[in-house]
Parts: sequence; structure tokens; C-alpha cells
Amino acid sequence: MPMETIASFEVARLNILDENGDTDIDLVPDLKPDRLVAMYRWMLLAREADQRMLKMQRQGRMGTFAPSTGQEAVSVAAAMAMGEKDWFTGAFRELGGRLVRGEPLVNVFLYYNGYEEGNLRPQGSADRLLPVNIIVGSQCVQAAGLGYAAGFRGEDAAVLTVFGDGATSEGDFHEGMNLAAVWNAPVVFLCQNNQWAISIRREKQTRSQTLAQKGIAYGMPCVQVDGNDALAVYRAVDEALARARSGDGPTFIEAVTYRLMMHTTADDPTRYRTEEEAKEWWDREPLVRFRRFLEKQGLWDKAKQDEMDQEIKAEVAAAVEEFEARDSFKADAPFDHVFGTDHAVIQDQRREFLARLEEVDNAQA
Ligand SMILES: Cc1ncc(C[n+]2csc(CCOP(=O)(O)OP(=O)(O)O)c2C)c(N)n1
Ligand SMILES: [Mg+2]
Repeated sequence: MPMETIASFEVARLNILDENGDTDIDLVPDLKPDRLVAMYRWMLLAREADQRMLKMQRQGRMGTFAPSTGQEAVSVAAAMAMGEKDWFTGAFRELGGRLVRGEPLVNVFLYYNGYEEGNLRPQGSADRLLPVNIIVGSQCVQAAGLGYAAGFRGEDAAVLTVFGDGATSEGDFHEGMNLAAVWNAPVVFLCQNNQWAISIRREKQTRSQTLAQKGIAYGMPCVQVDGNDALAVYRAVDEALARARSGDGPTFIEAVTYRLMMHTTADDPTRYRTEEEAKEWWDREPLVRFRRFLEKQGLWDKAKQDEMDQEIKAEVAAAVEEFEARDSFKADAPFDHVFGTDHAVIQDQRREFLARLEEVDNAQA
């Protein structure tokens, strides 16, 4: 018997907006001018907030955090494609998407300064936005479960989960993908391939030619998109969410982008990558090309940009002011929330934690 091909697969790549702001007009998603401007504004706000947080961290006014500069297009465009009833569960590099989903900026600042309140959602808003997942890949199993539950309840809702390239090496990623596929759950798996998992470059993470093709192994449609192209991300996520809601199951999307800053503020990337590499990606970053696109559409000019810059600076400054006015820090607040009710074992742990804190304080005094 001769060998025969029993299956063959293809991986497509979607790119709509190039670095000069030119587009493949047939593929531009049908978004009204005010939505396009809103998309740009969310990306600008995320950039400004990120850079402000970085300065504050260097001044000792902000805790350790993971900057998202350069990756704004992925989560902003994806979140804008979501419906009100959809769920969002991501990692720690989705600042823009979290803001789109209704997270107040002040909450972000509080969270990175150890305030448990940073995870509280204002009543009636953002209640389908899960807290930041620090455990790499864990959101993939949450997403499969949320998707299954939505189907079980007959809700017209889908789930978007965002994670990094490094997460694709975790068991949780594979379990979540497999479960979502066999359950035909309404989940969109969106991988932010930013080329690095701390100091491990993409090529050392996996030998797969693309990350997108990992969807094929689980029997779901997959596509690679230019992750610095907000229009391509929007289109791919919008289509995948529509498919999910109409009962056609999950999709895997690889968004190719780049982590322009350090992994977290505790990391020094000059120890493992060259300035030239980062420079190449600065030339492809998502905000400048989107601005050029808006200008070419006749929707934008310098005066509008100056006005928006001022507005955003004021918005970030107001959030900083609100955050720095807080003086209610309670180091043992997490113990209040483990079960939500009193528990003897948790109380023992709380006492032990507070005693240890006092020891450290006394040693430093
Ligand atoms: C299960 C688990 N293992 C290890 C870590 C430590 N850690 C934090 S971020 C990270 C790399 C994540 O890389 P990637 O998924 O590509 O996301 P990125 O940081 O690039 O956005 C690691 C190993 C963790 N938080 N959770
Ligand atoms: Mg990464």
C-alpha cells in the first residue's frame, strides 16, 4: 500500500493596515468613523497610562508591573469587537483591553500597589471582566469553563481569552483548548505572540513554525494576524466571536506583536536582547500607523491630536491623584476574600502573616 496524504492544513495570515497607514480596502472592517477614533483613543490612553506607570515605578510610587507598550492594538481591538455579555479573561499585558471593558484606570494603579480593591468592579459595569491572571496560561481553562457554562445556560455570550506566546507551553493552554473544542464552547483564544517570555525568545519556546497552527491540532479554525494592525485584530476577533455565538465553536488567533519594554519593571532586557531588535519593532508599532490611517481617511489632524493628548494626560493625572489620595491600605486584605466568610485556618494564617510583617518592620526600623 502506498503512503497517501490523509489530511493537509493551511495557516492564513491577515494584515489590513500597513506601517504607512495604507489599507487593503476590501478587508477594512465596517466601523463608523467615531468607532475608529475611539479605537485610537483607547490605544493612546493605554500608552500614556503605561508610560506614566513606568515613571512612577522608577520614582517608588508604583509597584512592579508588566508594561504593555507596543501591544495596545491586540487587546484594544479585540475588546472593542466584544459584546456586552461576553467574558474577558486575560493575563497582565492587556491594559488597553481592560480599560475598554470598563476597568477604571485608578483600579489598575491600586491593583499594582497591592490594594485588593483594585480587583473590585464598579457596580453594574465590567462585571464580565475577570481579574488579571498572573499564573501563566490559567485563563485558558477558565475560558473553556466560562464558555461551557454560557452554552449550558443558553446565553448568547462568548468568551475572549488573551495570553502570551509562553503560555502555549503550559498544560493549562492545551487543556483549555482541547476542552473548548470537544465541548464546542464559544471561546476565542487570542495569543499575543510578543516574541519573548521574559528572557526566552519565541524560537526557544516552541519549534512550531507558527503558533496559530496549534489550533489545528485541537480541531479548531486558526489564523495568524499582524498584531500591530488594530484593523486585522478587530476583523479576526469579530469573525471568531460571531462564529462562537452562532454555535460553531472555538477559534485560535495568533497576533504577532512585540514587547517593546521590559518583561516587568523588575527585568532588564539589555541582558538578553539587542537594541537593534527592539528598534526594528518600534518602526512597526501600532499607534503611529493607526494615526496615519486616520489622517489618510480625513478623520485626523494635528489639532485633533494635540487636543486628545491634553485630554488623555489630564485623565491619567486625575487617576493618579485619586489613587495617591488613598490611605486605606490593609496588608492582610487578601485574607478577607479567600472564602468570603470567616475561617479558622485562614485566621491562623492571617495572624502568622501579620506577625511576620511586624518582624520585618522592626528589623528595618
Ligand atoms: C505557571 C507559571 N509559571 C511561571 C510563571 C512566571 N512567569 C511570569 S510571566 C512569564 C512569561 C510569560 O510569557 P508569555 O506567556 O509569552 O507572556 P508575556 O509576559 O510575554 O506577555 C513567566 C514564566 C508564572 N507566573 N506562572
Ligand atoms: Mg510573550
